[in-house]
Amino acid sequence: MALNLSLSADDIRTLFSDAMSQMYQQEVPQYATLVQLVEDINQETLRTQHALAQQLSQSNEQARLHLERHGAIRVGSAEELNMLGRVFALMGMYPVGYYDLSSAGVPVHSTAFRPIDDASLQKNPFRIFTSLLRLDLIEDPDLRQQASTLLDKRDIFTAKARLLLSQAEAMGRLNTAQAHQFVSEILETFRWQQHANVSLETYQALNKVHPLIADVVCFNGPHINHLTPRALDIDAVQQKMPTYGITSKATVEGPPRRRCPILLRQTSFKALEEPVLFIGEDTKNAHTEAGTHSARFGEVEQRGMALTPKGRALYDELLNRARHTLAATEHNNQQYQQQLVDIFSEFPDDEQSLRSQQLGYFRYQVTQEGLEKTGAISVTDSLESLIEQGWVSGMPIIYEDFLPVSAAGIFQSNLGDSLQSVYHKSADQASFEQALGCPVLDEFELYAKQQQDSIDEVYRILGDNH
Ligand code: OOG
Ligand code: NI
Repeated sequence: MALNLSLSADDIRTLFSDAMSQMYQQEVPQYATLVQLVEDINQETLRTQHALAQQLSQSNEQARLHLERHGAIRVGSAEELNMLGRVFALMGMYPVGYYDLSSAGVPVHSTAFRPIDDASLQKNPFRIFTSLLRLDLIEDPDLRQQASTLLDKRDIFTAKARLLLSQAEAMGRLNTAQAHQFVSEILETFRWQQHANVSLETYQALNKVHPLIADVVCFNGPHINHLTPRALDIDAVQQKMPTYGITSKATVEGPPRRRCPILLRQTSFKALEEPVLFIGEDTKNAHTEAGTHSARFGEVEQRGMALTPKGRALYDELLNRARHTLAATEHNNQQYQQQLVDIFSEFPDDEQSLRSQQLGYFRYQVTQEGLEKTGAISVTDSLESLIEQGWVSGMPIIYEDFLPVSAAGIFQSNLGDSLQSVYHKSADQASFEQALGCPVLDEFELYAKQQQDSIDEVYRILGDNH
């Protein structure tokens, strides 16, 4: 009978993220080592930071600590992106935000597919950072044509995945057996391909234009290129990577370590060089030529408060200042982090200031004391005065999205120092959305609404009619 129950989108997302995690740890043993390192540091952090441990166990977060937080893929055509949008919708993941990476010399633009409502985020916030190659940025017309022909020839989805997707869309649901089958078919899209769809020579020509172009067009599938667990102390993870035999990228991306964490901090290990078989020149499509390809890595993230547009503008300004003062290199992570701390001393680091200066988003709720006094509280009081009197409290809303400068830093740490060109064509959100088949959601609107909904609920509980 269980077979006829339909699974919720949240359940399907968790099946998917678990299956991806298993597959990736098997395919990339170094990623399994990273997961172990993060787990060790998390346990140590929980042992030493009692307040954090208590807060996590109260919100039932400890049980979900092991869930992967995000992954990333890169696709080549509008049709591929559009199909992914439909696949992820079945898993309760919707496109949020537009990231232009061309200004950082990476010929892609991206969005993050992620859950958007509170309950779904609570269950499993798994996201996929999804990039679309911008063929318009390939200058050489012959190579551009070649890339486009390769993309036209491939289908990155299995026939069964397409069938189950159409059925699910028609019926509005998948039963348990279908959901498992759907996830396992979709896994095929994300699996590593040992066989390239080109000769070594073609691969090298495309790789020379940009390694990401070769990565996207020279294989018959968009292999997942990393997964990312959640660290409770990312600086400790960064520091310990060498002890676990892992080569980390130069520096932790994002804001510095703070008392009130903001946005997103990330670090990763460098992409591995892996064996690949290419089509031999005269062998009629037989894969006889050995070579290597570098794409897959592992990442770690630690998230803090979502910032308002005003808070974000301040973050961008301070980050730019830091990057222009002392650029991060292989050897100066600590120095760079110290500089970040100094420059970010201009960014308030207590909840009261972050709230009153409207730099961050908060979720408000009536406190126990407030609940006991509902009759006595004047609902015309401002939120701030209700908070001052201890009747309402605010908790930071966690940032669920990505940061373009950090993302570019992650991309670049995997491209070697081969090239750092900047494209002079600008962002092109309209054509990204056209490929996707719908507009991307605005992250700020989502956070503002979460905050406003919680305020409305506070006043409703306190007996106001507006
Ligand atoms: C994506 C890099 C960006 C992040 O966490 O910012 C990213 C990629 O390499 O495809 O995953
Ligand atoms: Ni990532």
